[in-house]
Amino acid sequence: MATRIRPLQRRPHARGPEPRTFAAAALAALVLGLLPLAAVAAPPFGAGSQDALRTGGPQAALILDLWRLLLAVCGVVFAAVMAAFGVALWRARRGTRDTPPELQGPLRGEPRSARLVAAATGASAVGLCGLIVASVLTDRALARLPLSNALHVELTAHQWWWQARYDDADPSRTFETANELHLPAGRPVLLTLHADDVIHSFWVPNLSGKKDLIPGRTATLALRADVPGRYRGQCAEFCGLQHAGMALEVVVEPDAAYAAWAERQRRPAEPPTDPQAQRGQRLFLAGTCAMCHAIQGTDAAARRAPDLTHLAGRARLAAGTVPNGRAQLAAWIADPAAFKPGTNMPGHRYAPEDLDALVAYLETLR
Ligand code: HEC
Ligand SMILES: [Cu+2]
Repeated sequence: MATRIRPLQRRPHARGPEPRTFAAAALAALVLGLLPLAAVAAPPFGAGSQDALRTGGPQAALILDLWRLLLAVCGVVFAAVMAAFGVALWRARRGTRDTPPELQGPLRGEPRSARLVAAATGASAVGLCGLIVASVLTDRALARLPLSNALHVELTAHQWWWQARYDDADPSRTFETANELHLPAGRPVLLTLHADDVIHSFWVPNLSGKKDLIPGRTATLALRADVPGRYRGQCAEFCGLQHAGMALEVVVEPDAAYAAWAERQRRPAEPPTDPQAQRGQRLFLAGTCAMCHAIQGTDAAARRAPDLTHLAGRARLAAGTVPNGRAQLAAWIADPAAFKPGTNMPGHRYAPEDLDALVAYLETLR
């Protein structure tokens, strides 16, 4: 005789959260919800600042407004989803060890839930459309920056440094520099962007959005920097081994300071007067250095590497990777790859007194 199958015993399901599940979910929601605060705890404004939340001009401010709107809308959506999740957990039926498995699905449809899901879908679609409109409007506002009296700079990206040519209506007043961009506060700047080898991307978060530099193409980017200070730009498109070591220092200064800097850049390097520096100059011109670098006012006119005419005036060497100074210059010349593995500058073996002379010469290039 077959054993009688014991009928499933139906027990009322207890209501209320399974405490551990609920605690874990609440913790996850809290951590996710607090993540944006990490962005608010940004480093102090000042030297080396690279921070899209501390804007130094109108273009970055427009982008920050859009970012805030996105954060607010997404924050509300996130909170709503987490709240719905919490309610669902709270109201879920709870089983005990001997609650039989539920073998049947819900017996009837749940019209209330269906209506809720439809309403939430509709609200999401409306919210997304709103964000699209906001981003199109921001884009148009970015394009409306007045450009009368704009400073024109041609920026060329190389693996892994930046070449900047300051244009002027009078060709004798154009000049070139590298890795450090000086901009007059309050005056619009039109950047023409080129790439020499691979795709790079220009990004100075405090001042503007990103723009790719693509070999064989010319792109432009307009910005205005209103707040004087030092900002850090960073190549924002992976471009090889030293991508992270491709920073761009941007110095925004009042008009007079900028004009004085530009005037200095236009002048060729002054011939060294100190005998040691003179010997250093001879070493520079006779050695391999002059095959890659230019120093205006000397025979060195190669364009494969940063222009060194006013090297000593720059705060950092090698696209932001090394502070500029005597010891660092010597170490860089001897073994650049120790600072930037993969760099396109070869190391040079000099006798100590020759290296000293070379560095003494480079230090005169103010
Ligand atoms: C084969 C070409 C080549 C030769 C030869 C060469 N360099 Fe360079 N140099 C470069 C390149 C490329 C860079 C940029 C490296 C980087 O930042 O990744 C550079 C960077 C530098 C910098 C830093 C410039 C800046 O704006 O921060 C200095 C200083 C420098 N070189 C000095 C020298 C001296 C001095 C010599 C001769 C002893 C020399 N270089 C020889 C290619 C060369
Ligand atoms: Cu890069």
